[in-house]
Amino acid sequence: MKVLFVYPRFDRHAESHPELRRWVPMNEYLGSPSLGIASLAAVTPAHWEIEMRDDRLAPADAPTDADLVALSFFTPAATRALELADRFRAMGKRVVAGGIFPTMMPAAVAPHVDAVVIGEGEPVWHEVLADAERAAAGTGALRPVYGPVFADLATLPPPRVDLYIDGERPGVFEPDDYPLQVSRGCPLACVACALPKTMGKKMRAFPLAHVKAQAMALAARGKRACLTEDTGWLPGTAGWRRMGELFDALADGSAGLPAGQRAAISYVGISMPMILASPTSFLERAKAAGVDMFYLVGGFDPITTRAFTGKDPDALAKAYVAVRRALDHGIEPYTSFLLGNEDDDAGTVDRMLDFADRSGIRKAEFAIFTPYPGTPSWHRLVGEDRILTREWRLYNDANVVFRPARMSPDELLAGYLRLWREFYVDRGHLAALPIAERTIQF
Ligand code: B12
Ligand code: SF4
Repeated sequence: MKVLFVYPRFDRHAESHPELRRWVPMNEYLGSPSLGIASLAAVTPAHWEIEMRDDRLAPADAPTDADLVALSFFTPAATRALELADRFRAMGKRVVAGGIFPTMMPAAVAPHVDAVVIGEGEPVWHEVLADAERAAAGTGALRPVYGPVFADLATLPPPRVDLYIDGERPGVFEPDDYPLQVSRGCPLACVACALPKTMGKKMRAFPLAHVKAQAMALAARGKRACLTEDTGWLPGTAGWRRMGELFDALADGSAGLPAGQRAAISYVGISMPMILASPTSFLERAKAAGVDMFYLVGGFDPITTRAFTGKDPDALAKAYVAVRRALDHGIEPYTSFLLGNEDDDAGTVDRMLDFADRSGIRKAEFAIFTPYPGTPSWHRLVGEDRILTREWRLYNDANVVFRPARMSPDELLAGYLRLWREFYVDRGHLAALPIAERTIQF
């Protein structure tokens, strides 16, 4: 038996807006796929042969001898995923879908596939494969829906990230870092976040030895780890303590590795309130573990949602201090500015650019607020009849898919494009970046 895992393509910022390439001429960061496929491959029984196709590198719908096609996708990739599902079914293949979008919108996916997996894949994957075997033998069938079941993280083998690194990528930029998961679930409920619903509200941690082993395996291939934890590991919580333990475990992560190799974390996601609440010693431990960049997520927290509205000088002052603290610890704050929150108006763009200039941010990305299906903001905007399109490929943070509160959709889009252009071209931040760092994800 053979399973073909497919990672469907999605539009990055410059694919939605080619003019960005003209203004911001640098490498286009092609991040690793999510760990979803690697996690399922790790629990696939040995008698199943595995093939993986990354549709971002080459169209994935070439004919296949696989018995089962397994699609893994989040919202930006959903349009292409459903198109691929239709093509594979037209070839007579059985198709199963999983990931964030199928979890949130199973009814939209179901007509295109034989089975939808809701939530985490590992606990039901054996059942899916066994049903696929029975279906192939004519003695059974796939069920339309599997899950949701939360996995016991202590029982999971390390994800097969090797599938992503050793895949054939002729002429394609291969990232320097690959995702590493420390925990699943988040107790918070940020308006635009999918995670508490897809992975649960309780934070569950992987055993430290498991996480460290993965970082070491990446290091043996010359790669660093970037953590999948977004911003849920708040100071003082169990997740935060686990993060500190991981930093310490990696502070001398060279044991047993070839000379010059070191297990290290390249960046972690963090928010401004988290930086402010972290003691100095914690930031030092992060730096010692190799963290030289924070992916500073904005737009979800009480500081960045208020700092650029022009109405909250206190929030703005805190934002300056947060960036300063990162810089003081030698950690580059790669700042993600989210435009289109409810209180943002036409002046927000100038306020963001001014802040970026004065605070010393040299590396930034700009995103348009996007109400991802199933998140609290999605439910609110659907209720207020403010969703403008359900064309899922436009849900990639580079398009306006809802009616903003204090701007027109055109003003919001123009503001987003102006942020990229003025930050990188007119203000010369690109020139200020060392060559090796000129890989902005856009
Ligand atoms: C690595 C990462 C990326 C990578 C890879 C993309 C991807 N597909 O995830 C890159 C860097 C490319 C990326 C980009 C973006 N990302 Co991103 N990213 C992540 C991150 C940090 C980790 C993903 C991961 O590895 N998770 C761990 C794995 C194990 O989880 P999983 O993929 O959900 O898989 C499990 C289940 O879903 C299921 N499953 C998955 N696939 C399948 C398939 C089958 C067949 C089955 C049975 C089960 C199954 O089983 C798996 C194991 O239990 C997540 C946050 C997170 N913690 O998940 C955000 C996240 C996925 N990203 C998100 C977003 C919004 C984006 C962007 C659009 C915007 C942005 N600013 O980040 C951009 C794209 C921008 C652009 N236009 O270029 C959102 C998704 C929102 C949504 N509802 O879809 C997330 C959830 C962040 C958040 N908190 O909102 N991202
Ligand atoms: S954005 Fe971060 S803190 Fe907020 S709900 Fe999502 S994972 Fe939790």
